[in-house]
Amino acid sequence: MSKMIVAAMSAALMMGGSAALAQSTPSPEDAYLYIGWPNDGETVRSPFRVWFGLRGMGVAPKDIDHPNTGHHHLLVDTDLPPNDEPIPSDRNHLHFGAGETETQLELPPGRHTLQLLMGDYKHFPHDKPVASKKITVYVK
Ligand SMILES: [Cu+2]
Repeated sequence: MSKMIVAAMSAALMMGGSAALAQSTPSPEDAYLYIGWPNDGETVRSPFRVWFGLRGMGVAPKDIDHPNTGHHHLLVDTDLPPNDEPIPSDRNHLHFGAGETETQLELPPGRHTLQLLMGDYKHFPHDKPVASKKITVYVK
């Protein structure tokens, strides 16, 4: 009996601890993120435009802490980053901190993957993360 209570308490402490550490912003349950264009499997000529589609949640510039908002991140040729640290900022992780909802992308010829990920005002993924399907494009 007392063993069970101790286990429950330490589990609660661990959960509380990790939540405080991650400082994650909750995402709306019905948030839906998608790449409006290009389509999955599309062949494009570089540079090309990428449209960011978002439903059930709003776009706000970085540093603006407003409920149910975030800004877009475009992941190029990479997987989703860890959820408990800021989204990296490099050529594979593009931030749209001004609240942009589309971009012009220049990529070398060949096969590339694109995926959108929302980040909160501090560039952390939400809890739970709002990410699009990863698509493949072929650049001529
Ligand atoms: Cu960001």
